[in-house]
Amino acid sequence: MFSSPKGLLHSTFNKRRVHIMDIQEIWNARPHTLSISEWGDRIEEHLEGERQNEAIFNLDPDDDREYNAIFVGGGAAGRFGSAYLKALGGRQLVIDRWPFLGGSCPHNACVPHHLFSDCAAELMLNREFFGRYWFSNLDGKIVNMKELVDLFRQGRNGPHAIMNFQSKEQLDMEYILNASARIIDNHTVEVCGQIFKAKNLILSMGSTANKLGIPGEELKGVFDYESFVEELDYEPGDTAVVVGGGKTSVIYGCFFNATGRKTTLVVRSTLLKLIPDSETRGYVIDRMKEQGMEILEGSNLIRVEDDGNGKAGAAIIQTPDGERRIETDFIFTGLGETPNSEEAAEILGLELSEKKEIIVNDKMQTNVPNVYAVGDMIGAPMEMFKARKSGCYTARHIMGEDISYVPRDWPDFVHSHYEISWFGLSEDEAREQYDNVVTIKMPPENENGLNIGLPASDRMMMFAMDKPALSGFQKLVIDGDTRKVLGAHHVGCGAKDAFQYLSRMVKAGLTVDDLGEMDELFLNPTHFIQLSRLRAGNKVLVDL
Ligand code: FAD
Ligand code: NAP
Ligand code: KPC
Repeated sequence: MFSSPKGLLHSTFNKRRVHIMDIQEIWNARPHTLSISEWGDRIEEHLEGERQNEAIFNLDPDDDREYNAIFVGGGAAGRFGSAYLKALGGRQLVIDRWPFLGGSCPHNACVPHHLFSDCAAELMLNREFFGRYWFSNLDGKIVNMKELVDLFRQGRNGPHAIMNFQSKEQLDMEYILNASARIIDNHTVEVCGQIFKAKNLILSMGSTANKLGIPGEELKGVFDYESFVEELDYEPGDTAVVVGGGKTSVIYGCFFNATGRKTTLVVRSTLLKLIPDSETRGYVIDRMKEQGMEILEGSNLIRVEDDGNGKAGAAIIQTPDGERRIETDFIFTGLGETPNSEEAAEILGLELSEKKEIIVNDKMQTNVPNVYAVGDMIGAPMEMFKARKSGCYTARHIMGEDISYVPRDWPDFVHSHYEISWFGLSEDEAREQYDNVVTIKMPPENENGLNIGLPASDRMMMFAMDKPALSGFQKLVIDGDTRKVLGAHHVGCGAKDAFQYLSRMVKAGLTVDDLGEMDELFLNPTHFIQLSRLRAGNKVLVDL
């Protein structure tokens, strides 16, 4: 079922001293299929074992057409673009310097983040109920963090193996892995001394974590999301300092806090300003504080002190109240990302923004003919859906479709100890734009504040029954005149799946009456359907 006409050859190339090799030798290689588990072993050998200097060639010996496109970078954007172009009947080649396709998401970004966010939620539950029910007593205990990083490093091989197997055997893609591509011109790249030409070049080389540029940042013990999973080789002490107030810093900060470490978030402006609804944001931040997190807004890490052995010993922070010194061997930064665009821009003469984003039109075309850019290289939103979709739209354009893609009004999410999802207008934004704004909210306004066992749903039931104030928050924002849903906001667990679909429905004009007509799978995380049905009978909508 998975047999393929493709040749797969692991050619030995020293990546520092590149050998020139007759490409025909590669093309004439015997067809070879690796199972998913064989891929797993191979990738491990390429990453850390004896095959570190070998490139992986998977080129089609039977296809002599000119490539429609070469994708430089095989992350989400390059892989999805390649698959789509192939599906449309074109010929593609994707090149990645890692020995697997899929890019940063499975290797050091989204996938580890989801492991650590899962752990944060589990640990919060445990810490809230320790010594009761079946929960062990974690009071005062610090959970081993390195063990979880090691767990991820072992486990990530599975997704890597699937991406290579799927891309070759099921999607019929051509690729070269474990080898850097050097861009020569708008039709040409060089890989391992070989020249590859295509009608179009797609730049899908991703982005790199920003640095602070402060003294001591280079010390051992100062991490970003990448070095955290690649380099953590000791068990950090009882204190963590996290710099940044966006997604990465909050996700990781909540995890460090949940492991039992005293965690301070150093935020130069305002924490989590990306959550649009102020009440929702307030609920999230209140819970973070209750879990013991210290939040220093308007503050900057200005120096990391050496402990005398080349390792971080203390963080020096400028706060609005003066300088603070926190002794710690563990500092983490989440400061946003910069596209890997500079070298390509210099070679090709690409137009860049101030933040080094490659400037593209709605067809992902750059200012250089036949050169496209996709994914993180074109800036915000640096999210998987945009990476994948921009890759696919580019393929469609190259294959002759008249397309236009400008990401706007997407549903969004972040994890604290909770999962937080939102879409559309906040309540305040809606009130600025509409005269008759109605909200449906859980828990409802009441004299005890949040201390009511609703919302209740999967993964929140222990909170709902025993510590009601912790069971989440949800809000639907409606235009009372047209009855249309304007925005939706959720804190809890399990709702982000629904927000993926909700966004398209809201764009299509979803009303409170439509929601009331849906068939809920009760108990469900948002309760939006049941609550809307309670209100749908009203000719004149009012808050609930
Ligand atoms: P990448 O996946 O980074 O791919 C770029 C590829 O190019 C890499 O594989 C690299 O090896 C290769 N490359 C670069 N230069 C060369 C060269 N010269 N030759 C050959 N290969 C080259 N988004 C979500 O939607 N959900 C999440 O939960 C989420 N979590 C995240 C957590 C963190 C901590 C971070 C930092 C980001 C997260 N993101 C998340 C964002 C998401 O990871 C990115 O938007 C997405 O991975 C970008 O895909 P890409 O293909 O543009 O880049
Ligand atoms: P981000 O959301 O842009 O947040 C960056 C944070 O760092 C902001 O709080 C910013 O402050 C701060 N900052 C930037 N430079 C700083 C400096 N020099 N000193 C102090 N603070 C500084 O970026 P991110 O959290 O690093 O995430 C990177 C990208 O990955 C984002 O595009 C994000 O969408 C994506 N991502 C997605 C997920 C997900 O779950 N979907 C998870 C993680 C990351 P200001 O607000 O003051 O600018
Ligand atoms: C396991 C998983 O889906 C995360 S890795 C996704 C990489 S890619 O499919 O290329 O976007």
